[in-house]
This record gives sequence, C-alpha cells and structure tokens, in this order.
Amino acid sequence: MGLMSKLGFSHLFNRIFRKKVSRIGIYGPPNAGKTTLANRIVRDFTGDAMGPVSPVPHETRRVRRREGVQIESNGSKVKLDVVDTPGLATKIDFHDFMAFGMTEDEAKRRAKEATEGVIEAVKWLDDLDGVILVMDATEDPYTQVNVTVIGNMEARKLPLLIVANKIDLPTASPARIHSAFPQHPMVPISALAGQNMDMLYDKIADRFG
Ligand SMILES: Nc1nc2c(ncn2[C@@H]2O[C@H](COP(=O)(O)OP(=O)(O)OP(=O)(O)O)[C@@H](O)[C@H]2O)c(=O)[nH]1
Ligand SMILES: [Mg+2]
Repeated sequence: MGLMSKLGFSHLFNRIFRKKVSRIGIYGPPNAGKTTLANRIVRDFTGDAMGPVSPVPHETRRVRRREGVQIESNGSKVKLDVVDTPGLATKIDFHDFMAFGMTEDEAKRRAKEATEGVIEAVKWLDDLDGVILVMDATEDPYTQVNVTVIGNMEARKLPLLIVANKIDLPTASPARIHSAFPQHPMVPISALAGQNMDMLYDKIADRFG
C-alpha cells in the first residue's frame, strides 16, 4: 500500500486529477450475491468470470480483483477495477457450516478463513474509490454490518451505491432498503437473472465515472 493511500489522500488525489480507473469494492453480508454480481459485470464487459458462487455462506474468503473493466452505458464510459470481497459478518460459527454437510475440521477451517477474509475486506477499504454495497432484498436491511459499512463510507467520503439484490424472489422488498438508507442511491436488481443491469451500469457510470 502506497504512502498516499496510507495517509488517506489517494481518493482526494484521484478526484482532483481525475484518475482514469476507479477501484470499486463490492461489499456486503455473506450470501447477498456479491460474487454473482461481480461475475455478471465482468462477464458482460470482458467475457470472463470472477469467482465461484455458492449457497453456503462465506464462499469467498479472499479478496479478488479484476482490473480494467471498461463499462459503457448510455454513451458514458468508465473503467473499473472490480474488487469482490468476502462477506462481512459480526459472528462466524463453524456449526453453521456443518449444517451444510461439512465435517467439523472442514467447517472449522472455513470459519477461520472466513474470519481472515473479513479482516482482509476491511483493510481493502483504505484503497478504494467507491463501494457497491450488496444487500439481499428478501432480508431485513437494518443490520449491524450494513449500518457499519455505510457509516464507514460516509466517514471516508467515498461514493456509495446500494444494490438491492434478488428482486426475482417474491418476498424481495427494495423499498424497505430504500427507507432504511434513504440518503444513498439504490438500484434494485437480480444479479442471478440479470434484471435491471442497464439501470445499474448507468448508475455506476454516474456515481464512479
Ligand atoms: N434468487 C436469487 N439468488 C441469487 C441472486 N444473486 C445471488 N443469488 C444466490 O445467492 C447465493 C449466494 O451468492 P454469492 O454470489 O455466492 O453470494 P456472495 O455475496 O458472494 O457470498 P459470500 O462470498 O459467501 O460472501 C447463491 O446461491 C446464488 O445463486 C439473485 O439475484 N437472485
Ligand atoms: Mg462471494
């Protein structure tokens, strides 16, 4: 990590000199669909994929980065480094993984890696130009993780875009997310089904371009 970012100046520097690439972190609780979204963004604009997806929480346990993804929307272009991060959680219990059929050893290893992943994800906040916070729209948005990420972004003055994911599911309520955090822009999508992706790319170009 460079001296500039250690001192917290890199974002300011990028704003003033309009650095061409924006490094955007995809954050959120486990299972919200961060990697599904990262895969779709990277696939739409490069044809590649980013990482494995799973219904078992804490599938992503290391930060993954894809550099130089050029997003085009409505004539505006923005170049992103897309950073997919491990799910943030306040409690990681290996018993939860055993319910998915893992042995105790496997579950304990996953819990340890998931904890290290949370720390790595938080460290990455120092080095970003913006954050996409992914929430599962079928769940209560007013959680410690979401409130903490949003408070952190506000303190750092980093641009934030909230994604209300899984709107293909009948119990999804993007309106509930909007009323919990009305001060931030929100885009309702299904990363799995590819619903509203154009709307998301417009907002990304608008917010991070
Ligand atoms: N119905 C529905 N399911 C989704 C959607 N997006 C992701 N999922 C499912 O949600 C589960 C978790 O998806 P991931 O992309 O692995 O979630 P993640 O946020 O990266 O999870 P971690 O890496 O564990 O933090 C998988 O079973 C996905 O298929 C969506 O838009 N709709
Ligand atoms: Mg993931």
